[in-house]
Amino acid sequence: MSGVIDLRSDTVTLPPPEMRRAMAEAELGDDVYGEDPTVNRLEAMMAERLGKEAGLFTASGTMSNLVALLTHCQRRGTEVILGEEAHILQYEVGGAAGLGGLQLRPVPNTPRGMLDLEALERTVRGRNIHWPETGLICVENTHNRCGGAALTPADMAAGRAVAARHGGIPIHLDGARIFNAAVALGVPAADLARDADSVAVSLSKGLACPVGSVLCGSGEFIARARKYRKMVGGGMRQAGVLAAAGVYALEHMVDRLAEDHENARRLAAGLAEIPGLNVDAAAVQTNIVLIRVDGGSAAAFLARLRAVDVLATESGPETARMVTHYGIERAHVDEALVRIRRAMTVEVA
Ligand code: TLP
Repeated sequence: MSGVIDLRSDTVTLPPPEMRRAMAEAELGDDVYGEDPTVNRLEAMMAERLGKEAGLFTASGTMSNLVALLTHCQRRGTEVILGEEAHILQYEVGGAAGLGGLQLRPVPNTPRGMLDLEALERTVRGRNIHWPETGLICVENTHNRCGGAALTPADMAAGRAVAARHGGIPIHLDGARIFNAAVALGVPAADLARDADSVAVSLSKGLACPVGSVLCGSGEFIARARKYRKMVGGGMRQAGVLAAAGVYALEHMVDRLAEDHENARRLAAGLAEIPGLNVDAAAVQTNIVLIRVDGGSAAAFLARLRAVDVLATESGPETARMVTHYGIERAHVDEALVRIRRAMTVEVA
């Protein structure tokens, strides 16, 4: 086998031919007027899958999260509690602060991706003239920087219990990869979304759509979110051409995520055998594999991999990340392992 094996992210997935056909043939209208039937269909389908009243199609996961935060936290200076490894904190360009005037307050994540509940309990603000108000708690499922760990319905219920003890603080779920969690745990996605007030789901990751995300919540919440989406320039017109990919993905691309998980486990088991790499293969639940590089830098490891046409990303100074996805078959995993083993045995001049 020759050619580049791209394990940087499930965002690199290309749409299957039938998905492209569905896009080309989509029925369209002007979505800012609420008249695109395909967008309306996708929003309704996603809301139904997540057990929510309504959905809102957005351009990206980052846009869905930003719009959710703006909608939940109306007053500038409001505090949002989230995990220190949260995508919203680490990889969204500070949008909550830069565009929303919101203060992000991190608490430790557990290794399994949940918020440390004792820290959460201590961090929620009470009433004091000096303090900001806690306006929102955010969780992430699956958890990207915690190696694709899947939060369970019990984790979500425990988070909800803390929020409820403090006057019913709303919960936003960054569920970019919620279907990976649902498939891995064998539960309906709605069970994972029940204890969240809003959920952002990505279409452009393992579901292989070229663009898009859907934010779901109550009808009232989504009506207000629609206005914020417009504010941040996310009012797309004949967006059904994109939403059609999402409709196709919900119908055809969810169950196959199990293959990605199987490939990730195979990859992790192989990597764990390679001297110099530390991989907790037993911890791999979904499609993300974290690799701690013995006494070295992730950047140097990635450079070695590039030399043998295997691509990965950093998830910290000493941690590399590989992601399995549509387009990566078992044979690619086996070939990647052969190449990585070779790369690790070559002396660097
Ligand atoms: N994550 C990307 C990069 O931004 C790191 C990736 O390659 O994994 N929430 C989570 C949990 C995510 O992993 C991502 C994308 C997003 C939100 C943002 O989605 P997009 O890229 O559509 O803005």
